[in-house]
Amino acid sequence: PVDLKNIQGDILAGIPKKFETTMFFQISNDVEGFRKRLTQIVPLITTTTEVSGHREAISKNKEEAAAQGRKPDLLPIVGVTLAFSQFGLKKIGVNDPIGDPAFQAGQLADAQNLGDKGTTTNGTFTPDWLPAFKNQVHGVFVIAGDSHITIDARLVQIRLILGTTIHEVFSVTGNVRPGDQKGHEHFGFLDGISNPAVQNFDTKPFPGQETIRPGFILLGRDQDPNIANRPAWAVEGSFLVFRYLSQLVPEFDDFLKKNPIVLPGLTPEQGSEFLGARLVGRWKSGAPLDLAPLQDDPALGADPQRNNNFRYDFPEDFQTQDRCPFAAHVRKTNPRNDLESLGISTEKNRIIRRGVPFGPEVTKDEVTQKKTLHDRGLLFRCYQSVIANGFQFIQHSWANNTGFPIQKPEVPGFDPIIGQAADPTSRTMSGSNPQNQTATLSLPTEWVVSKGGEYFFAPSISVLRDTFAL
Ligand code: N7H
Repeated sequence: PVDLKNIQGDILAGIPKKFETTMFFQISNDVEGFRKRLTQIVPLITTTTEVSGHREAISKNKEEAAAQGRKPDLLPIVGVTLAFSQFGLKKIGVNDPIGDPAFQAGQLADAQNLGDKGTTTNGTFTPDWLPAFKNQVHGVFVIAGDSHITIDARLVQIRLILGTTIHEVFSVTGNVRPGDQKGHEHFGFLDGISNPAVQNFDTKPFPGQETIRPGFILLGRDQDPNIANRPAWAVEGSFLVFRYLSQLVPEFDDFLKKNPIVLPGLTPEQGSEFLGARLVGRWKSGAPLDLAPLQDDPALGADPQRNNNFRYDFPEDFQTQDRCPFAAHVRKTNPRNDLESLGISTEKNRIIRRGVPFGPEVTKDEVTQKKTLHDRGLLFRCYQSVIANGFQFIQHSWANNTGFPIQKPEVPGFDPIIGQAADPTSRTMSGSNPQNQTATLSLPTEWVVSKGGEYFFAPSISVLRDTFAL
């Protein structure tokens, strides 16, 4: 069993949001003061039970509104998540190892291994990251909600409580994109469709949504691979991986425009749209290529009963690239039956994703110049119980690994969306054209650029209250 009142709400339930501010901080030398004030912060941290209650209220309100022929009310919510880096835990005197080497070393030490770009001087690698992430960040608040006003008010409250016991090193606000792009990331694809269901919590998974045991997300729970090495304060917490990922949208669009898939009956525009879908593994609507291999099916994309119900094992797609390239982003990052049918379980590699786009919409100038002039992208956040099996493995051993998932008959190449190579201009993939699968496509640039991040631990509410706070 898991205690839903004890687990932070962002992990299993996900706080509904239109806007989200992520604030990174360092703890001052008044550690005792920080720990005392933490007592007043704890009641502001959102629990899983609270989020579930809010979601129920939303659906009930929607049903009632529909029955009465009116618009549903806006039910305001503001949710707070708090997590600490290894440096933060040390700072507050929590020194016993949590049993996760990647977390304990920090993401800066992992940057080169992840494929982030940077320079090496005297044998030391320094990534091209935002300055904030090249220094020690101790902790992070994620404040999610329905408007800037509610979020800012909560942030002011947190700042007032903590006062000079912290100082902010960086903060960034993400927002759901406007109009019909709601829920879509900046390249234009519907996101947030596929997350695993967690046993004992998501009791009604959607068709095709796999249920994983809680210990793959929560430390110290059923099937946590390192359960024997967890200190008591780690139980029912989860590792929060944060990545600041810039996206070069005009450059990506220009590439699609210049390289349409040429097939009888397709206009150049349709060929470009098809190439985009082949790179991601879904159409912009969210419809998966495995179910809609030749043309978009927006009704399928929008239907949670169908849009995740596929395994890459259609007779004509099983270990081929007919319907979906091996390297397509969603196939690389969740290969489903490509591995499971070989008896290799991917349960331990599943993560729960909670990202939000940041930055403005693409401007006319950027379209004309085919060049990014304003920083935009994804504030990527995901949860898992072992970073080396979750985020790190997916990025390093799947997305960046040209031989994954299947090496025959063609080498897949890089994940065209997030795969990183030592030379960013050298990436290729196969299978982009279903009629000519052995042909390799050159990917002239990396359109997703890492500007940094950190590995955090989101403790349970009772541990925040009884162990970390004074
Ligand atoms: Fe990805 N994109 O727009 O192309 N991602 N992702 N991701 N991603 C997914 O299925 C995207 C990133 C995963 O279960 C969709 O929910 C972009 C990182 C996983 O079938 C789209 C960026 C990592 C899945 C995108 C980015 C992952 C997934 C389809 C960076 C991990 C679920 C929507 C800017 C290392 C796969 C959906 C499954 C889905 C995009 C980052 C992993 C559209 C733009 C860094 C596991």
